[in-house]
Amino acid sequence: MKKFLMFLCAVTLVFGMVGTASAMVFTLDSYNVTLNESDPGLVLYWNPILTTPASVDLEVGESITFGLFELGTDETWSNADDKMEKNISVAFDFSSPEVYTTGTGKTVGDTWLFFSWGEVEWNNPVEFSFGGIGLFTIDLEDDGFCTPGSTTIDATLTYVRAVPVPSTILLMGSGLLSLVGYNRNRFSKKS
Ligand SMILES: [Ca+2]
Ligand SMILES: [Ca+2]
Repeated sequence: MKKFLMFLCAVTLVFGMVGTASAMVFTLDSYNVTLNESDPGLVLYWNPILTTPASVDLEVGESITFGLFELGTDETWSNADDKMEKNISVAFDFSSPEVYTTGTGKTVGDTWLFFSWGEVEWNNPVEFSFGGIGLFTIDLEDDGFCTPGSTTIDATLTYVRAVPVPSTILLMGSGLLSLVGYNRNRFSKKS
């Protein structure tokens, strides 16, 4: 019975360590938005909201949503030229994990009766691969804003898949070895 308890403790320890290893710090060093700054097209501006560097600690499967930047226009009406789609992109430079990826989308102006506005639509999700099989994503918020006016673009970072840590593999290995040892002892006592 004592041995069985020890075995349970060993299993708990091993799985506990695996759980701890799945948590990770994400550090965004900087980001930069490229958008339509001149006519023709809806002329836009942006201002950072998230100050960098910014760090967050996440487990696999966890997400965090935060205001990333302000997007707006000083144009007072969406004319014919503003109804032409323009490219927008956000370049993300992470130092943890070390990865650089650009998210892309479209901006456009539109009108209905006496209303005029601008819209942004992203090609989500932006995928960040690291360490072979590691993966996290950033979903940028599709949004609209008045002309003139601005809005906050939210970003949701999701930790999708972890990279196995060598020490974790080692611990799992030693855990399996102790299981083998436990079984051996048990059988040797029986015989
Ligand atoms: Ca324009
Ligand atoms: Ca205009």
